[in-house]
Amino acid sequence: MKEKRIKFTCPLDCFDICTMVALVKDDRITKIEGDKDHPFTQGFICKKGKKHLERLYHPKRILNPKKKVNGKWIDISFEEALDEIAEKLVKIKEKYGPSAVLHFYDSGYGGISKTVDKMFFNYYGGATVHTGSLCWGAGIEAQKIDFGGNKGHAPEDLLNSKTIIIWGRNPADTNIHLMKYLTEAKKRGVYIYLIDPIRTNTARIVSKHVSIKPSTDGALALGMANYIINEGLLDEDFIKNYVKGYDEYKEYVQRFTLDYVEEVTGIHRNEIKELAESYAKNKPSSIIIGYGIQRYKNGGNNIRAIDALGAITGNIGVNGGGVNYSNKLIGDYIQGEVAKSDKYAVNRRTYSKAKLAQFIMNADNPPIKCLFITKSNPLVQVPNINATIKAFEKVDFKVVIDMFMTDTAKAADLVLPATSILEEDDFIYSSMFSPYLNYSKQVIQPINDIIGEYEIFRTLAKKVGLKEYPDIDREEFFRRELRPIMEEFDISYEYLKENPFTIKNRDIPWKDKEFDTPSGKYELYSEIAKEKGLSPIPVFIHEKKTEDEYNIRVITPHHRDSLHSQHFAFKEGKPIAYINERTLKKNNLDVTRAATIKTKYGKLTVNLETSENIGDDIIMIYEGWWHKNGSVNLLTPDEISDIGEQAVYYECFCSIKNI
Ligand SMILES: Nc1nc2c(c(=O)[nH]1)N[C@H]1C(S)=C(S)[C@@H](COP(=O)(O)OP(=O)(O)OC[C@H]3O[C@@H](n4cnc5c(=O)[nH]c(N)nc54)[C@H](O)[C@@H]3O)O[C@H]1N2
Ligand SMILES: Nc1nc2c(c(=O)[nH]1)N[C@H]1C(S)=C(S)[C@@H](COP(=O)(O)OP(=O)(O)OC[C@H]3O[C@@H](n4cnc5c(=O)[nH]c(N)nc54)[C@H](O)[C@@H]3O)O[C@H]1N2
Ligand code: SF4
Ligand SMILES: [Mo]
Repeated sequence: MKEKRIKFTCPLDCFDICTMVALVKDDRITKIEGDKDHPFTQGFICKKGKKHLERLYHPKRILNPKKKVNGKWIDISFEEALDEIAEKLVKIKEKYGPSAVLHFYDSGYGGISKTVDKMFFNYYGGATVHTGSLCWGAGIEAQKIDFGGNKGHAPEDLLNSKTIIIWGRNPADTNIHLMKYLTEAKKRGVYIYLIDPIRTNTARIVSKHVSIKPSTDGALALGMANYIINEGLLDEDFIKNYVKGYDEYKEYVQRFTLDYVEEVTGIHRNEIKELAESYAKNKPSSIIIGYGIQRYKNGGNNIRAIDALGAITGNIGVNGGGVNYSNKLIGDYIQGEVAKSDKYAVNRRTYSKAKLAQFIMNADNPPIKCLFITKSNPLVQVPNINATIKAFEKVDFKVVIDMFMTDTAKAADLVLPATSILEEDDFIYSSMFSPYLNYSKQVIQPINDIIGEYEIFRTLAKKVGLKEYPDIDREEFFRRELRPIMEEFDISYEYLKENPFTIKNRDIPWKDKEFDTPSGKYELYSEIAKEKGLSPIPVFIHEKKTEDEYNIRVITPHHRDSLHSQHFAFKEGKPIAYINERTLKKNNLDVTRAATIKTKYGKLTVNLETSENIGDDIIMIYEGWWHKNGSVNLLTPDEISDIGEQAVYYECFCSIKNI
């Protein structure tokens, strides 16, 4: 049979959402390559994208519903599995109410067909679901306070900047399609700074890497502001017309003298001055904020302090400007059946996502009787794994949907298989960076005729007796979800299936200087923040470490070749902890021997490797390692940030000893 080429889209929780081509012969996929025709990703994909093929045919993939009986897994039919789940859900709802079910989900798959999990639990009456985030929560809420919303510039607009600051993001590994714009900008003479306590792969392409002590970015931003104000490098017109609260802010930033900021951040005063001057003078300037920077207790205020630089220098609402964090461009238009179902969730209860274990342990009235887990691997990815394991043990009935026997799936009572993106069609969009909505074609029939989440939840809704749940086929569901886009931009469903969609000629964010805040201005001073018990102006709260046995900071960022835990699945060996020579010597460590890392929350055995890319008094271990190797989240605190209930993974201090 002739080889076919079918286009699909990567559904991983990534900034980029590449489209790809699957080569199919005799109903078997032989190869995956990038789709050169996509206007944005242009055929360039990463290793993780290629690995969809390996994961599809992997011998360890789950291809049957599984039930744990006396500690052993047995295969059961979908009918049996869904009957059992439905029976439990009905009983639990009758006896305890719907919020005795905790639905835990994340973004392990980014297609709209699998957002029906949320819709199901809404029609169920409202389960217990999270507020806050493991990912980007502090930044999202901080920008809502400042600007009133989350908008990013089109990537190509970076070419209009004269200065770019990449602030705590590592696009060389996590956001590869940003790199071509940065490389091109640099070629055209744009000066690019990178601010990061680690000299990451991104450092290779920038003009200057500025190494900062972790969690001190707020001090740097306020120090830059103080310098900008004192040197008269402000945009006074912008401040006068479009900014609320400048006087209060100005008064506060006075204390961020070069002496103080140098001391706190570890950055030489000349570099602080240089950063401030370049940003304020060599305009337009743009900032690209990453998510590593807000995984701290003071994460939200640090983002607010950075946003403020844009406002006082007038680098907002102009070509080549902006403080870019995320992009809700397409997401804001996907408001169909799932959004509509919200009103049925009358008994919804919420908990703070990073405090999952604490919530389960203390939940009362009703207690948690069922954990239903979709598109995520919480037993590896949430903070404080030891506590989470205990909390899971407390729950009688746990259901997981996944493609593999993750550590989370292993702890369940029932596991349902998940389809691969290659087995079903879908629409994929990202709200982090890529401005496109891509249709993904079905490439092959699901292996072993497994059923995707769309049909799983539709069937479950019938079995549980959720009469209002829309009993429509997936195509009709897609049409309804996408209706707001179709109407707003006057395009057909067929067009969306055939073409990557983006909002053409879109405006520069906040071009009209009308902000979605209560005052309509950019808010350096926010009543909303004040009402929530937060400081109304961005402040720097120095999370000073008290001297105890835990003196080394553990930073656990994202690995180039794995999407969180997914591609660590079959990796052998202990996690590697990177540390510089100075910190190694200071702690009397021998790099040739394994070491135990200890925090207030747990222990982890690692192999050490020296790297001068790592800042002082820091060890870096990539997140994602499974329990068989040793999960980094055994070490991390289940606490939250000042703004946005963000997990504070990097607020993590340890001691290290060789074993
Ligand atoms: N390959 C790959 N790509 C991914 C992912 C993945 O797992 N693998 N995950 C995706 C997801 S879900 C997300 S949220 C994004 C995250 O994307 P990024 O924001 O790029 O990645 P992070 O690893 O969270 O952190 C970015 C950088 O923040 C730095 N950092 C840590 N603390 C501080 C600090 O105090 N100040 C400053 N200035 N910098 C600091 C870290 O050293 C790191 O280099 O990536 C997405 N893309
Ligand atoms: N220490 C530390 N921990 C972190 C972070 C950090 O920086 N440091 N980063 C945090 C961040 S930014 C994030 S976003 C979270 C991510 O946390 P998770 O989203 O839990 O991470 P993944 O490992 O990607 O798990 C996704 C799971 O979904 C499964 N999956 C794939 N496709 C499907 C499907 O179609 N259906 C279903 N049901 N399942 C599917 C995958 O096999 C995988 O097991 O982790 C957080 N954890
Ligand atoms: S993981 Fe990201 S960069 Fe890699 S193929 Fe998927 S969307 Fe593209
Ligand atoms: Mo994330």
